[in-house]
Amino acid sequence: MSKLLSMIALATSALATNAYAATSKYGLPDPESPIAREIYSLHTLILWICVVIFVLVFGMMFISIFKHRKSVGHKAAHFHENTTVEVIWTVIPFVILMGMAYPATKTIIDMKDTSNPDLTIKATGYQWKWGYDYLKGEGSLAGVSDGITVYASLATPMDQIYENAPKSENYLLEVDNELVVPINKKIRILTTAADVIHAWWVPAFGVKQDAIPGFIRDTWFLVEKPGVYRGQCAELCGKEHGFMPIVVRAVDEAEFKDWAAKNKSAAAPADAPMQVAAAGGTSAPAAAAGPVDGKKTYDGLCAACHGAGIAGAPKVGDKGAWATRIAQGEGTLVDHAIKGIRTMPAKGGNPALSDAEVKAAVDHMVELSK
Ligand code: HEC
Ligand SMILES: [Cu+2]
Repeated sequence: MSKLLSMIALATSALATNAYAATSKYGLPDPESPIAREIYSLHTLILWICVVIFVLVFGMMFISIFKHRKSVGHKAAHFHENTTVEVIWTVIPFVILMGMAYPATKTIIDMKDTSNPDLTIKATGYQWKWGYDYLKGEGSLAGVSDGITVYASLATPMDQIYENAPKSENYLLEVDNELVVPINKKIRILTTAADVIHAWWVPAFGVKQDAIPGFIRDTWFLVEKPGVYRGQCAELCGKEHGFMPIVVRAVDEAEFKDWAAKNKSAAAPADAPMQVAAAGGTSAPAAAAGPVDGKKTYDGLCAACHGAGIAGAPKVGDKGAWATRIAQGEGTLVDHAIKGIRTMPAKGGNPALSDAEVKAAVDHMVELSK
């Protein structure tokens, strides 16, 4: 028996250490941060403890049933309240549970230890995009990226979603502005939300944290390899829940500084359209994304219907179809595009667009259609 046990122990330890060395479609995603690795090892360890218990318990059961079957004339023993047996079946599970609780607690404490970060970023969930603020103060990488704000919206074109175009490699996992972070730095992410509960989830980092309106939660990661890591909102947050991916680009520190320098200077001119949009009473986050680009909004959203004239949408470029529309006046057109009219969905179906962005898209469409 002891020989059997040591054999099992040997086999499991060999498997446990090699488990994440190779990408397997049956395992968790490859861990790319120290925490993710710790979670992976914990998962593997607990799995093998369970396998060993399973094999021992069921093995014992089947052997007993087989050896003590009626046809070989076995007579059942009659005893109860056997103190030795009761002590054994209390002590063994207790020891096993302690053995599992210790590494599990250690991992949880490490996951929650967001102290002494090199860089702190606030991730805000919006219906349906992510906003990232590189915070000032302690843990801000010596101010390199102070005050930078990035909004990350889905970059997959509507044509692919409506199956009018072949799907790209990172279908629904691509954004216009990636979250850029330096490698080998402890990045603290503060999560919150502006409307409903979202969750910031990047499997390769072992990070999944709810983003709750009115609350701040925190989590952290450290990436060792430069690269692009993808995740998604992991809390059902409305009809475009599946359309708010998370893309993190990890770069070396020099490249991060370049990126930060560029984005800091780019932040200034973008203030102007933000003021205009805010005066129109729209949501600031959508407007703050940068100068209002009507063509971009049109290509990314409106073209899905208006490009081909789908389902009664006036086709852009078709002067006949647009003449009567344009005759209503710009104000009315914009108003209809914002509020929706008959089968035309409000803001083309994306309420996160600011009024200014919709107006710019309408202007672009009218320009092409008069
Ligand atoms: C899901 C398909 C769809 C999308 C996406 C869409 N539209 Fe439309 N749009 C329509 C349809 C259908 C109509 C015609 C509605 C009617 O008059 O019955 C329309 C009409 C309009 C009109 C004319 C309104 C009027 O008063 O005659 C404007 C302007 C317009 N859309 C702007 C936009 C803009 C800007 C976007 C992108 C932000 C957009 N649409 C996205 C389907 C769409
Ligand atoms: Cu969400």
